[in-house]
Amino acid sequence: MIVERLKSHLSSGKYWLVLHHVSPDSDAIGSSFALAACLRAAGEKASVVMRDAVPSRLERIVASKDLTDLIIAEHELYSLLENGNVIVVVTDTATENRINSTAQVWQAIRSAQTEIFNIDHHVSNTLWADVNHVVTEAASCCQIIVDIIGQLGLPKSPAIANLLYAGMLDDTGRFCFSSVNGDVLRAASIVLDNGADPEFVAGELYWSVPEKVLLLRKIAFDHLEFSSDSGLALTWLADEDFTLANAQPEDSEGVVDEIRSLKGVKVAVFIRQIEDGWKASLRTKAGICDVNRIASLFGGGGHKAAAGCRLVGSLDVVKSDISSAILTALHDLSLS
Ligand SMILES: [Mn+2]
Repeated sequence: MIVERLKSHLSSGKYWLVLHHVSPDSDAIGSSFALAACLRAAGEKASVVMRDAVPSRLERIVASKDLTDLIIAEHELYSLLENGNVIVVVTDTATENRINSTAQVWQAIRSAQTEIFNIDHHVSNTLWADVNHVVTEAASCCQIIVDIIGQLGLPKSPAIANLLYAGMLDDTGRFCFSSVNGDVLRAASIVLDNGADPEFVAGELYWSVPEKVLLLRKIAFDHLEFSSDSGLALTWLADEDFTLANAQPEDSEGVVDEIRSLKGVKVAVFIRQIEDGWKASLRTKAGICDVNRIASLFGGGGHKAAAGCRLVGSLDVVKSDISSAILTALHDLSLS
């Protein structure tokens, strides 16, 4: 159904605008840039709407001119929208308020009477668009994009293949999560056949850690609270820790996975300070519990094994709120 809908707009002279979620990760960047790049390679007019900068670990994966040329400036966007004739595709974005546009731009898109596509894999997706293609069995949005561009017969370059490989690799924890199955590796094999360079991508994503990132992890390890009885591991980073490490919020990505790797951990939580409170990232291992359900108690969401939510209050209150929700969930599991 999605493929037919997308196909109906090809060669129509319309302009494709591709968006993703705020604080974009490899899957958001990979899926949106790959789709736009394939469309352009097929002779379509297509751009990626960026708000946040490309995360530094992805910079070299998005470095080729073909890809950076896809980024559209806001003033160009408005003139396009005024003319109508725009198709909007949003990738990897569960809810409308997570889209990476300013409220003003999104308002302009909404009133442009264009067809809006939502291509995602989050179980928490609210089906907020005109055409919703939400494949919760897919381990990454990039995996869905591989399928779509294959069905549309769009041309792929090694640079596009690297983007898709990066999203698949990161969203599956380097092909380690329970979400990995034959479909995941079949999609990966397609992009490898298209020229993805696994050593280059891994080198960029995992073997180029800046010193400030390790310094943040050191602080996070200092803050670690772990109970082997409950299996709950919690750590946090406040604004002053980021200042101390001379680091940005995105530099703390991966902290929660480090914490989870500890033997005996059932649920790992990483809390970091944000503008108006705190953001908690939750992880579990080997299907021990459903952290999406825990995050949803606080208005957040994500996946069964990886989810997040925002919290307000002092650090102590936030720590105790999230800890008790997790301990209750773990306790309920031990009874069932
Ligand atoms: Mn994703």
